[in-house]
Amino acid sequence: MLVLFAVLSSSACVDATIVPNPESSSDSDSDGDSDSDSDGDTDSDSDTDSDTDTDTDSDSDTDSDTDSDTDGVCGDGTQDSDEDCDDLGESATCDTDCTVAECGDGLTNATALEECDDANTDLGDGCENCTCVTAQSILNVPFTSTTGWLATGCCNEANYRHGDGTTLVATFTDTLPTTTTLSALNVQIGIRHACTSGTSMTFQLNGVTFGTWGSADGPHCACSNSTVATASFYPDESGYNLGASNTISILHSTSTQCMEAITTVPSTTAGTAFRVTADYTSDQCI
Ligand SMILES: [Ca+2]
Ligand SMILES: [Ca+2]
Ligand SMILES: [Ca+2]
Ligand SMILES: [Ca+2]
Repeated sequence: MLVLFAVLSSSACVDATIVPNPESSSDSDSDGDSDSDSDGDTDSDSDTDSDTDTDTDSDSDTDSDTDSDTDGVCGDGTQDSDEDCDDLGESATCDTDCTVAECGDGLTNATALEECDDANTDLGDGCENCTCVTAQSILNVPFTSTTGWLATGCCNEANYRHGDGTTLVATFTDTLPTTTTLSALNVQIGIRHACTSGTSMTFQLNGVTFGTWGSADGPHCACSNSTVATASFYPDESGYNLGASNTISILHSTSTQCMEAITTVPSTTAGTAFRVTADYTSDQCI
């Protein structure tokens, strides 16, 4: 191959004669192939592979990955046609799956200050607006057995009375998933009056005592008393049966004449015996 170079000097401008490349009359470069680019292969693009696209891999699409479809790779830093964004991983505006970072999309993006993302807008489930909160399950539990207790009588409350027995039982079924992580249990009991010095009630959850309430704790002992005290206790949550049956029992310390009156939990439906509140944590916030 003969190439005649133009030679430039400070003193002269010499005409050069261009000799066509003998390999092909259509190849104007010097790489020896038959096309017009300079990459040395036989196709017409500018890269060094044998396909006709302009990237350097061997497939036939125009993206930079090695598969043959036109989708891009999420996480390569380039927003491909099927991606909302691609910031080389999580950013404040882009998720690791190359979708826009949004609260409610089910993907927790800590960089976007999401503590959790449970893919819903529900409140009270432990994850609200992508922030971890304590969730609460509240059960208002009616009496299911008044054996041993007088449901009417003094003050028309559920009363213990001498000769009627010693135990009031309420059973209820919890509805939380068995996998729930409880952080606390609270049992509230409305008590209108407690009488007889030295007597007391003992409260049990599934047979385990979690508190007592004595005459010294209660409001004034009189049927005319309108005050309802709320006895509030925190049983050990490890003894609680998630998604299953639980029993609250009230036992009286004595079988003397006077009554201890159990009434509704304040602000709840009449007839409710206990309010059981279970605090729990969203799985995403453990
Ligand atoms: Ca990409
Ligand atoms: Ca997203
Ligand atoms: Ca999200
Ligand atoms: Ca929620």
